[in-house]
Amino acid sequence: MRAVRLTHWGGPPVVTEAERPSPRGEAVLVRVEAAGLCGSDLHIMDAAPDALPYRTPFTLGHEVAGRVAERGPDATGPEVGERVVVYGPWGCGRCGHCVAGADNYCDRRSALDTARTGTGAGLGRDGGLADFLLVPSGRLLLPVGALAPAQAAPLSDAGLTSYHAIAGIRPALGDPETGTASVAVIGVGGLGHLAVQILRATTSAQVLAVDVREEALALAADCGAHFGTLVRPDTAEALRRRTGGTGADAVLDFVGTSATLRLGVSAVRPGGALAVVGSGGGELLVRKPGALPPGLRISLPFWGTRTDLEQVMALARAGAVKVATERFPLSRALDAIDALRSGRVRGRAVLVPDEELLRA
Ligand code: FEH
Ligand code: ZN
Ligand code: ZN
Repeated sequence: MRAVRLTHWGGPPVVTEAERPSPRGEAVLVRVEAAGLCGSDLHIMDAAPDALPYRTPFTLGHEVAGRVAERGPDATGPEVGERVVVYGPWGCGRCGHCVAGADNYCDRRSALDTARTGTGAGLGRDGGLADFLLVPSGRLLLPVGALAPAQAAPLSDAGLTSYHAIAGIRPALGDPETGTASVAVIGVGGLGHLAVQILRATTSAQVLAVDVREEALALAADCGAHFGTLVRPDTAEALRRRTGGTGADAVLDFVGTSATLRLGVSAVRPGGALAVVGSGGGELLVRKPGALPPGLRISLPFWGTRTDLEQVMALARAGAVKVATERFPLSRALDAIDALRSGRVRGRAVLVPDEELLRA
């Protein structure tokens, strides 16, 4: 089978031949029909040797949809032929969080990291930028129903992460019956454009989009944002003006650099919420007394729970969330990576192994 593999740290990934895995025990083999490309894949590719607890070589890709191709003898869950999406965080399966369907917050993550056994598809374990993906258990597969694979795959990471981040800031939005809250979305890329739609579908909040690209603001408007602004020296003031001077009740930072964190805390109101979603490596000084708004609740959400994934899939099936995608054949994976790296992707880049499906 073909696979996009990171063969050594810092080197470019290669599209190469790999052995098609056979599922044993509880494992399930999925024929990949779509695999999204994520900014985190770039961070993984660019990581310095030993910066991540993963052993090369491994196949990239943690945002995967496809069909069950083969099941191990002890496998449970979806049957052969069923269309599925892969719940990407693979925890220990036994701790309190994993048992509750929150593998994204597995209590044994550091032990898994130390064992360098990987914590998910494409995260030290062979991932789904390939023709097939071996999933350790059927509990990590969710039926997708009528959703097309290129829609379902991005929901398993970009959609799930956005949905989970919004769940964390929802308390700051107050009672939808008594007033209009405001949420600023910083970064309208693969995750941000879905966050705009999820906010419009599940809250009464005014959605304020911020990006450095005009085309991203156009996408935000297409997704239902009420207001959009490029990043300028007075962006925080522009956001405050849009909120009647109070500041946004919540800020979702999908970039996560020091500059966007500074913008976020300048634009959020006292008692508001800031979710740092993007892995831009930015720093924020948290100190009292200090410059942060009193009562600010900061969250560092990571991916999401199985229930969150079921919810965001339901929104998509209901037509409330639609992923803007740019599809590439698996053979052009490196072109897709270049497009993502250079900010040329509108929405989410999705790799499609089967050329027939590409034309669907
Ligand atoms: C995945 C793996 C590692 C770090 C971050 C991520 C996110 O893309 C998950 O949404
Ligand atoms: Zn990701
Ligand atoms: Zn666990």
